[in-house]
Amino acid sequence: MPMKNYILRLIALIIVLVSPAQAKNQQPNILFVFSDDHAPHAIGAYNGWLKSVDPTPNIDRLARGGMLFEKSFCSNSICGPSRAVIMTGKHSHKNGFMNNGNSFDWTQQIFPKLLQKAGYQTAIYGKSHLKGRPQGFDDWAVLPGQGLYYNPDMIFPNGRKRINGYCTDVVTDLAVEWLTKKRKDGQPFMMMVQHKAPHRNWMPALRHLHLYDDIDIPEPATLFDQWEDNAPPARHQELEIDRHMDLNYDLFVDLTPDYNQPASQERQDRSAWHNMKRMSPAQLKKWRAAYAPKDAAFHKAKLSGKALVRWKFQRYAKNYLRCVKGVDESVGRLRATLKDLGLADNTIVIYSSDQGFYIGDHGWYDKRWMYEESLMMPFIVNWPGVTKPGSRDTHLIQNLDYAETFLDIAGAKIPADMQGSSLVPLLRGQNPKDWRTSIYYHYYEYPSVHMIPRHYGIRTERYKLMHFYQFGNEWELYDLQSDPDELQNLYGKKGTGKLAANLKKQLRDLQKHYEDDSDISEKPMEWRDKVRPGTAEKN
Ligand code: SGN
Ligand code: CA
Repeated sequence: MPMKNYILRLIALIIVLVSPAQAKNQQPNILFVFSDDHAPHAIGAYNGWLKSVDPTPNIDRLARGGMLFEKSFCSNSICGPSRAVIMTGKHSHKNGFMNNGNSFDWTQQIFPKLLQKAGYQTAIYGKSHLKGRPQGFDDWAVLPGQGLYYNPDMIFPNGRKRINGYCTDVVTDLAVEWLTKKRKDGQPFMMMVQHKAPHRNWMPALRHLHLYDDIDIPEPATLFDQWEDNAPPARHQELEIDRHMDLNYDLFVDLTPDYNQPASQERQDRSAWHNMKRMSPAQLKKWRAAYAPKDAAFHKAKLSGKALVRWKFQRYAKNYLRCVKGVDESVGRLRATLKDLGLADNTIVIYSSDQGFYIGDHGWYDKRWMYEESLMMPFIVNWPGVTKPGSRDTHLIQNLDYAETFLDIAGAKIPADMQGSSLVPLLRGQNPKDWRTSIYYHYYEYPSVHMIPRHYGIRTERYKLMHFYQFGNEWELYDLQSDPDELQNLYGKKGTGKLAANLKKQLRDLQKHYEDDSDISEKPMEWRDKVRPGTAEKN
């Protein structure tokens, strides 16, 4: 063969080998299943105190087949902000979405747009909480705001529509329909399936209303924490099961005549009816039939004090875990669909949630704090042929790393202004020498529902230092090794000065590194509420 022909053939071969079609075949699909407020300790595979309840057989199976991240954290423990960090790979102060009240700037650089450029077909279904029309997705349907558990409205590219059914199932149906009918063969995909559950007000599917009826959910060790050693914010919060969880609004206890009341026209209706009125008569009938005998027993018992807290905890934890069950079934159904479609071997399945949650831990519900239960996020990755089955990674990771990871998986370039690191080396079982030794956190939503003041902090492998800066100069310091429940605040205690100074220096370095120049001047503010009666104000 003449030399010229040989070279031409060689060039043609190279073109075929590196053509987009060829490259695309090597790009795995990504199925990102993401729920709202699902704490890692409500996942069996995380081995927390709820493990004996066996809350998540499908998610546990996912973990057994892949890698579970034991030290996975958010950077701002609240819904919209956590999602904005995931979209952008940037801390809240950089992506502009610091509070749920903000609006997300969809025109900015986000990973789904970059994946589209890298050849991916993209879709998102469920709770976005970022407001506005999603950008970077070839197809989408999102819940308006928080969305509703029963017969929710959803916003589609061509308008808003009510869909009958239970929210977790409705969202899963849309995802399955996309995988089956709208996905293009021969093109890699990235789909985000984002459940509302198990967010407040915890409304299970009808088929789960009797789940856990015959057991007592174990109580957390800190259910009756009095926050004696904490700085003042822990005593001024508004997220206690005891004082702030409402029997009717949160727990659906029939407190007739309130039970059937129509929604108030003037303000948000704070009764259970606010959420129940969305049900069809048939759904409502089943719902009432399930709760009526339980409510009758409750009224008869006339509980008070600790016994009442214990009862509320049971009702709350059961409803929360029933909602979790719906999400777990969704994971099972999505994986079965992948298998049926022959996609299981080339699809990475990830399970995560926007932050952790208090399930009675420290006597609380909700999130927001930098304490472990709400700082942690579940993160489980099943990458066929790459993640070692049943492996558990212990590097410090954050939601800040997801965008970079997705881009790396796709073989796309990670923009220099993203602030996290790709987790791909960890997924391959490597131990990068220069991996971060601490994480940075900053929460901003105050004053707001639940009244958790702004704070920022650092968590290393062993220690956590937090600064509440709106009420003077309040710090907390914990040794997570000797005090995993964070009950002994070491800040200001004898012999801890050097440790605190060292952590403060590291914290300032992180703020410089991430360029957090938010206003953190200490402004003395007045507390809205009195401290809990009977709790001494120490500081
Ligand atoms: C609602 C909830 C709060 C919750 C916030 C933020 N109240 O306001 O309990 O903390 O959302 O949650 S509710 O009565 O409307 O349910 S987040 O997950 O969206 O950040
Ligand atoms: Ca949330």
